[in-house]
Parts: sequence; structure tokens; C-alpha cells
Amino acid sequence: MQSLTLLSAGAAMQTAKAAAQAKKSITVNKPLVISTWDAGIAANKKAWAILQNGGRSLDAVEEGVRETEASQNCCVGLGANPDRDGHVTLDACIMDENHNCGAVAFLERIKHPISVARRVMEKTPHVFLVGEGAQQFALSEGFSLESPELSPAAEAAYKNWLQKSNYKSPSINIENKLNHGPFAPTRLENGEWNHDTIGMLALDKSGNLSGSCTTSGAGFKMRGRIGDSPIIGAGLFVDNEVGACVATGQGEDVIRVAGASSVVGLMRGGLSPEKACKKMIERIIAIKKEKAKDIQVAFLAITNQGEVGAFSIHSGFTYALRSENVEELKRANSWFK
Ligand code: SD4
Repeated sequence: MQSLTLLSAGAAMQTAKAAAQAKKSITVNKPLVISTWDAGIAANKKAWAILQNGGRSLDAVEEGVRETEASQNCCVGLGANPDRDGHVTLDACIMDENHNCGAVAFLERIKHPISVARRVMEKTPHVFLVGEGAQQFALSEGFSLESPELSPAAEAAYKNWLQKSNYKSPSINIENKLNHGPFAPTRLENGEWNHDTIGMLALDKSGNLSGSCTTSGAGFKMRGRIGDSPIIGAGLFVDNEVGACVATGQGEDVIRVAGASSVVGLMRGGLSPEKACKKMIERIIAIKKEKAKDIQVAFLAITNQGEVGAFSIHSGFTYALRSENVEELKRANSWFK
């Protein structure tokens, strides 16, 4: 799939036609919203309700991913898979068109980490709060403390994981036998990638970009482990002069290349979103060498003109796009086919 240039088309929703056009460039007017993985379709709907009424991209990207945080999901929100010790810990960040940003990580028992991240951005002089301090701040802002119980789906997944894992000694070798990375499983027992973070980027009617990213991180991670998703510049970066990028996948490998900000930097240098995403994927593959076969990383990016592109290490990365004329799930190009 080539990068997409989004300009105006007719008023009717033409999903099938848009899918056919996706191989070439398609054009629709701003506003538009894009987000990672299949859950992006439902999240985009919420964001779109704001964007289509001329609302701000910052409001859209917060509202959009709240939908995923509230849904039953393996990898986002309180219903998600826990860490090794059986606790769900959540990471999120948000960034607007003026380089304002806020983030939380290792946050427990709070339903909407993205909204706490926004409060960090708007109500504190800081960018990043973690753990107990982030939770205390959330409570002081009126967020409620939810039950520590796992969702039935997460409980079942955790019990299953405990059976096969050596909980007491999280050794790399044991995990590697299961084709898992050193910090977290990269594939679930059923062979699916253990990745479903939602990252969302929106361009509003005024031409302003914002982004959000929220996750429970890698399933069955070491306690205290934080990935790329809440880290501004790694999991998310917005530069209104150029564009924006979100990452998903193995967070450690996104952090080590400052993923999202590097993609935006390449776009500043003139690369299209897809080419910029591809270049950073190539960089990760060059660093990881053989190990790249066992990890999935994907970048999704947009310019401030509404040009969209994505690229992943392995096939199977999807992203959802919503604009006035298009509502669809797209499959990104990948390094390994
Ligand atoms: C992390 N990047 O914590 C996240 C996981 C992810 O889709 O993106 N899952 O490493």
C-alpha cells in the first residue's frame, strides 16, 4: 500500500471503492482520524463524532481511545491481561498541536488512563506521572478507584499463562522456548501477536494534529515494566509543522530508536509517512538482526496535510481510517511478507 493523500471526494460513504483505491493514492478532505489495529474502527467512530462537528483533534483522540479503554480487550484498559504478578498496569499518553503533552504509566485501578494523561498535561507543570503518584493524582482529580479483580477473560488468560511459565524465575531461555522475547511474550499461545495497543492520530478542520496512545503493555510483563506507549517521542509524537506518528508492538524496540519522533523527523526531511515508517522499521531490523523475526513493531503516521502511511516488521498490522467519505480498515505493508 502506498501512502495515501487525502482530499475531497463525494458525500457518500464508499467503503468498497475506497478499499480498491487504497492501493493508489486517495484523496478526501480533513478532518480525519486514524488508529491502530481493528479496534480502531470503533474508536474512530467516537473521534469522528467530534471531528465532524468541527471539534478539536485533542478532544477527538481522547474520546476515541476511551472507547477502547472501556471495552473488553486483551491489551487496553482494565479488562486487559495482567503482569506476571497478576496486576493490570496501564500506560497512556496524549499530545496536542502545541507540543503540550501528558503521560501516565504503571497506573493501576483507573479506568481511563488517557484522561489522566490529559489532566497531567493540563493541570500540572509536569509531563509524566507513574505508579502510585499517578494514581493519587487521578483520585485527587475525581477519577474513581476500580476493583483490582481481573476481567474473566484476563483471569483465564493469566491462569493459562501461569501453567506454562516459570513464574519464579523469568529466564530468557524458558521464554525463548516459547518463542518469546526476554521481557514479554511476543506471540500468544494461539500464535497471535500479543499486541493491540490503540494509538490514534487526528487532523481537525482547523488543520491541527493531536495524538493519543493507551495500553496495558505487553501481556504478563515483569512488574514495573513500561513500554514505549506512554513515552512521548517513542510511542507517540506530534509536530504540527510536519505530522504525527504512533507506534505499536514490542515497546523496547521502539524506545531504543526513539520511534515516533524519528518517523516525524524523517517526514520533516521530506519522506512520505509510509517511507518514513519503513525507514524506521528497517533501522529496527538492522539493530535486531535475526531477532527481528520474533518481534512485531508497526508505525502509523500522518502529515499535517492528511497524507497517511504505515509500515510494520511482520504482516498483519491493520489500521482504521475515518474521514467524511471513508471508513475502513487498512492493512499496512510489512518487511516480512
Ligand atoms: C508496549 N507497545 O507496551 C506496547 C505494546 C503494544 O500492541 O503496542 N501492543 O510495548
